[in-house]
Amino acid sequence: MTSSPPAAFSQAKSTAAFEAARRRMPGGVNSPARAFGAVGGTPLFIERANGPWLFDIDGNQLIDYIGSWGPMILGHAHPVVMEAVQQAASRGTSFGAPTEGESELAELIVDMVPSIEKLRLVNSGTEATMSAIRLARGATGRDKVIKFAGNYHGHVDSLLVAAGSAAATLGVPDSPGVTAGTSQDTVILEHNDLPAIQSAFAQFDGEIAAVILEPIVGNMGCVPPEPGYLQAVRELCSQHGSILIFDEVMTGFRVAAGGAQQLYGITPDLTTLGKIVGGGLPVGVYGGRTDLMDQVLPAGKVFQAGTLSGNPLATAAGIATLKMLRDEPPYQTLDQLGQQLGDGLSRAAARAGIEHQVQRVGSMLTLFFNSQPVRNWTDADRCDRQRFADYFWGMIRHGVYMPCSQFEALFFSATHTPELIEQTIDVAADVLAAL
Ligand code: KE4
Repeated sequence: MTSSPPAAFSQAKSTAAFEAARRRMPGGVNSPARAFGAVGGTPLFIERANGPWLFDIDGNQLIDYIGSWGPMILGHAHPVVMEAVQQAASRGTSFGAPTEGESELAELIVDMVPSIEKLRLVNSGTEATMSAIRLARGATGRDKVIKFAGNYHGHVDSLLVAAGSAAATLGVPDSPGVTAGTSQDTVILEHNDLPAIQSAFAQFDGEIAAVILEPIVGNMGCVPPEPGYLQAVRELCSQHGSILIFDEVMTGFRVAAGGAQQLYGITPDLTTLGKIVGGGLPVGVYGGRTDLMDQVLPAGKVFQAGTLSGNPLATAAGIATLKMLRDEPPYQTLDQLGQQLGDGLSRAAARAGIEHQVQRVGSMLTLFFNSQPVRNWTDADRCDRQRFADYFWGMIRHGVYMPCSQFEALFFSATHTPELIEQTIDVAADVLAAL
């Protein structure tokens, strides 16, 4: 069955809105991922969303596979979340003083992610990773941090680094404004490469404060860990007295109630969270062992602060979301839908004679335009970016909103149905056949 011909797909209003936005905001957006830079054209300006649906200002209705880049696992405008936020707002929006909602959210997180004994709420994933790195350096008295190419941890200066010369594994600035002094303590390695991390620990023995990684990478597209890799990294950190930080901003509460660390049975020393934990409002979290977290001001000496940290509206949305995920976990259904989608996209690409890989964990998935499996950034960098862009625009014109970059994972929600997944597959079959 092929997809129905698209209703007239118009972008007249989004085009005008984008022009206006670019007059006042760099690139017309407040985060570059939204600017469609990787696929070209004009981004859609969204008017509202509900369940699996996005509605843009031109009246286009689209099946949403971004989910706000991860947070909307229960679907947009979930009535329980909306009610919780409206109730909180009726009592005021921010007090700059402690509230019981912060403790309620903290208890839920500790209950769902056992490696987290204590935590600090912040306002974004970036703040969470920045703070976790500072804590690891403060706790160990060491300077160097190991990160991996293709892993993204937010716009933290010390983590906005690219691989330096092949010999040195020390990072070099990957953005103007990041100084050599900042990036010189960042060691950047190939992901899923155990010998590389073993030699880095040998080369910088006693100097590594922390290793930070996405346990399932979403930021080069979906790249699961090689068998045994996470356990080996865990053992290396333990042997060398380095802090293992799992950046679960994307995977936390996404791939399991307890995130990737539950799925793979690994206990990190610190975990960072974001996205789902705020139910679509700004919440980031860093947390882990009590002996580490008690070194954070005012319990300890590692400084970190935030005016809106633990904001009552954001904690209300997070509490409502996590309670639903804890009490009625959607993960089995999400995995079945993911299998249906992944198989269908692969069949459609194969029928169209297109070299591809589908890589998935639960409800995060990527269709790579690549003849080989993607294990690391070197592999990912070989993807056919133009073919992805053509696929993206074909899908969006047929009412399916995929992530606007080959190097992002798609996400879907508990409100997506087998019928919507089938509709998506039908559209993909037509679009891929026409490439
Ligand atoms: P935020 O500062 O954007 O809340 O979180 C940064 C971050 C940290 N760690 C991981 C694993 C992440 O995926 C992110 C942010 N993810 C991107 C999309 N892959 C957010 C989209 C955007 O930047 O607009």
